[in-house]
Amino acid sequence: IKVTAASKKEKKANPKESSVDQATIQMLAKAQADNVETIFDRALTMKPCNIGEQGTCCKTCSQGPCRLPLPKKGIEGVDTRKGLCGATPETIAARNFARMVAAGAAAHSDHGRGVAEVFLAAARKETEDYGIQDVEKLLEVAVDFEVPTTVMVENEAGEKVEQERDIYKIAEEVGVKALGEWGKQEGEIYYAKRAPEARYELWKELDVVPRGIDREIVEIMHRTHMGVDQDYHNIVKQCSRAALGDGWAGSMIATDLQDIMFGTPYPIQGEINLGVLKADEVNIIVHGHEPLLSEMIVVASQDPEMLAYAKTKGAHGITLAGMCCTANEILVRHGLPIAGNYLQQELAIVTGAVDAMVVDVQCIMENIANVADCYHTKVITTNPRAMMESGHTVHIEFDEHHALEDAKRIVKEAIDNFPNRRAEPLIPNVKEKMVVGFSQEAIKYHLGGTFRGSYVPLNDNIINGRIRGIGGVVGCNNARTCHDSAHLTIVKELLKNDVIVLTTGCNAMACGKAGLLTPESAAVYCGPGLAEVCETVGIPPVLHMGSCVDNSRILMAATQVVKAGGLGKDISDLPAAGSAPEWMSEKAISIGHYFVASGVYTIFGVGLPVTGAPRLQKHLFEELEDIYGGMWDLEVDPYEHAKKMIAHIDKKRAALGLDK
Ligand code: XCC
Repeated sequence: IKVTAASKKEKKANPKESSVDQATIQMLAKAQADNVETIFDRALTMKPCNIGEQGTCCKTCSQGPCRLPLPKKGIEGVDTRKGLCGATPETIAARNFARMVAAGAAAHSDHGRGVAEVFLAAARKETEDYGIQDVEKLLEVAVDFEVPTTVMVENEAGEKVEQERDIYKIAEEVGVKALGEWGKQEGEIYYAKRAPEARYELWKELDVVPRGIDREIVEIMHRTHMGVDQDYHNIVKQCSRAALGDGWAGSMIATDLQDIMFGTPYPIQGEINLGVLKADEVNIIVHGHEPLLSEMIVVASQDPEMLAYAKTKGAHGITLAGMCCTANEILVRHGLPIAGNYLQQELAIVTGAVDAMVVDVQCIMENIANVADCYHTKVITTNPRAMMESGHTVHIEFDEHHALEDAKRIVKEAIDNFPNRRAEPLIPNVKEKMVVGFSQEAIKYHLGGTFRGSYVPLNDNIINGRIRGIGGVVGCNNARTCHDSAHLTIVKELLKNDVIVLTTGCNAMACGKAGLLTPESAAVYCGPGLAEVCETVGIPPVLHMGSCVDNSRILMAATQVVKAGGLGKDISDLPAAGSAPEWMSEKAISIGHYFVASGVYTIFGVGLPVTGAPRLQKHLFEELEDIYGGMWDLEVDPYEHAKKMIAHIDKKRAALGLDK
């Protein structure tokens, strides 16, 4: 094994203190034994910047950076801190926060744009590799985009009769309108009206209905340029427009069109953790976010020709596993295994068993190229937006017009690399089974009892108190906290208190690894009410709804609960709370803000870069509740974090007159 030279000053992480996940602990120890540096070590060696953490470092012009940390003694009297131009800590922190929303919304939405483009190509039959799988969903989405699904024609008797339209024609019109949502300059995004009526009316009254996805993001960038928007209330308002454009358009369109092309998820079994890799097979990890490519790699890796080719290289088969949200995408639709969540990406390579790590966009650590250099793994970049500098990575550009061909090239590259393994792989014998794939359609079906296709029985169980409320726990891992620990503590506390959990992203994977995504876990972790519901229906107490763009499914599930009746008129009336215990990406801030603007109490762990601007923090944490019915909060201690969520749920139950 070729090693990286570790300098004396570098600190080494203690594996047992770095993660609660056994596979991670084992592989971190192996990395250190192999003298391979990982993010866990770097997090110890390099401390974060105190001013950046508070959100009060301004670098929007070249007269700075102006740094405005909170004074050690706290603020006595009037806060006189200001930058060279006079910007207050509030303006600075609000601008930084807004730019995080813009970047996060851009990432999700650019993913959505790519999906819409491929969808349109599929509708126009410009590509043979993609088609329409879920016609029912297409017809539902067509209604939202005001695309007619039937047409009046004259029959032989000369009477006008209604006839169904060709689904590819419908799909083409849906595709054109969906793609139009990015460049729209005026009016409203189509999906705004999907929200409960009261919420839509509130958005209109507040003038925050997004006009077009790109426009709202660009406007954040303009307003946060030097010398433009200097009122943090007004900056936060623009955050709402852009974030809602992410949640209710960019992300939601991505989810819907992916479902139409690749199938809407329904419960399916899967496996998770590094133990899914196989020593005697070609191991390919697809890592990133967009299912456009990974769907094709799924097909290519099962191709008899490819399997035969793998045999010629001495491999017994091909194992395709996912990492990060790409993993969630192929898991919920095909039951394919997940190798791990965000903080496990370097460690997967450390097993020495990964023949190719195929990456697209988002959450891909630059250091995987360095780690790959220490073993034999080929890192293959596929997206022109996301290249790597290292001379050791291969770029195979993915084009939807010859998608399967590209995917086969990638799989072949991995097979060719199988004989190059430098040492016997060491794969931790750690993996868990799970049941995943709870789209809002699947929840309706499974919790619908005798009312299949309805949310009424779920609402009844919330009203009668068997289920105390709903917790949406989502988001990343963060190397500044013990891997997976806060995720699991918070989820378990919620379950103990009869709060059903909806999950996506890296939280979903943490839950999967800990065995919380099985129906059997209900008896172990849940309070009596929730356990009874889960056991009767046969579902896990934590419902895996997909990837991060699929947080849009949580918005729709909340909307369905409102529409089913008995729990108020708006999302903000629901006994529900959102959480991202170990967030790290800008996308998490955009997600957090669209939940807040949709009426959800949303609490983050780790830290929020607004603490250096007390008036902004008050605005986000308190004043927004009066405006949107939802607000931000921050709590690092996982027990307190869960307690705050439950307190909010109880407050909403009391307001609804439940538990009297
Ligand atoms: Fe990335 Fe989506 Fe965060 Fe995980 S949860 S670290 S964003 S993979 Ni989305």
